[in-house]
Amino acid sequence: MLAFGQERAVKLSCWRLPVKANSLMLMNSQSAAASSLRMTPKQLLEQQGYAFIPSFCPDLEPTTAAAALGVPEQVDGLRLVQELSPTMSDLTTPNTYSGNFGLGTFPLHTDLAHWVMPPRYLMLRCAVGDPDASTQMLDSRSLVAAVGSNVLARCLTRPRRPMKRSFQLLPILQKLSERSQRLIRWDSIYLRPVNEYAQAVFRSIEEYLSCTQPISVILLREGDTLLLDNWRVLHGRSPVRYSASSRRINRIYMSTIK
Ligand SMILES: O=C(O)CCC(=O)C(=O)O
Ligand SMILES: [Fe+2]
Repeated sequence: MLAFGQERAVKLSCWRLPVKANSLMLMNSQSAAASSLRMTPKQLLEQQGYAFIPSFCPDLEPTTAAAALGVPEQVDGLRLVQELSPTMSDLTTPNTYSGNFGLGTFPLHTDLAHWVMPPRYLMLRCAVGDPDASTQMLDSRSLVAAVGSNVLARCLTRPRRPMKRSFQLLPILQKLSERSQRLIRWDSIYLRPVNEYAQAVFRSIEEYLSCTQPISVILLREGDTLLLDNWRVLHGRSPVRYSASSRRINRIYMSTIK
């Protein structure tokens, strides 16, 4: 971890785009080359739910990079830095995405959707890229507009397996008390509908997702970093074409983005 005060030195020494005053600025990934618009990762997350930072300080360890961008969060039972690599389903455990989908498409989901309070942000950071594998993203705001916020808030789910020996009821769209904040949870395997109403809403969600084009980002170069608002944006992964793919992505959950 960086000592307090060192973070700014890291930002200034390795940030490739112009840095204004004290803040971390980057191009809006959607309009990168054409626009002179520069926004901080936090502003981009507020605007579009994600921020893509190409080749962000590739020499930094994942935890140091995460600490320069926000506050990494140690989540119960998981390593702080998780290494994601394409794995065939029969070579891993069934409680992971690779265990369920192997080298195939990872359907759109939010991470740890079956937890009462899923982590707020996640950072995906490329260690070894694969040009044929992309990360998909979909802003849930379009889903909420299409299906309806009340419909999603009334749709109750439960984890596929009991958590701490009990099944908690978890709404797809959860209103949180502070400042009209809300979170969306979605996972087609770890969440189960609790009744017929919820089954019908699951079908509507799946239908919407199947006919909506997600945004696609390839984490290709070392240090390519994607920050996602896990309470707002669904993500997934394209199929991995080659079983010999050496793709390595580091994932860190974060509680705050600067
Ligand atoms: O590999 C990626 O790009 C995303 C992987 C993912 O969503 C996951 O492992 O939960
Ligand atoms: Fe994920």
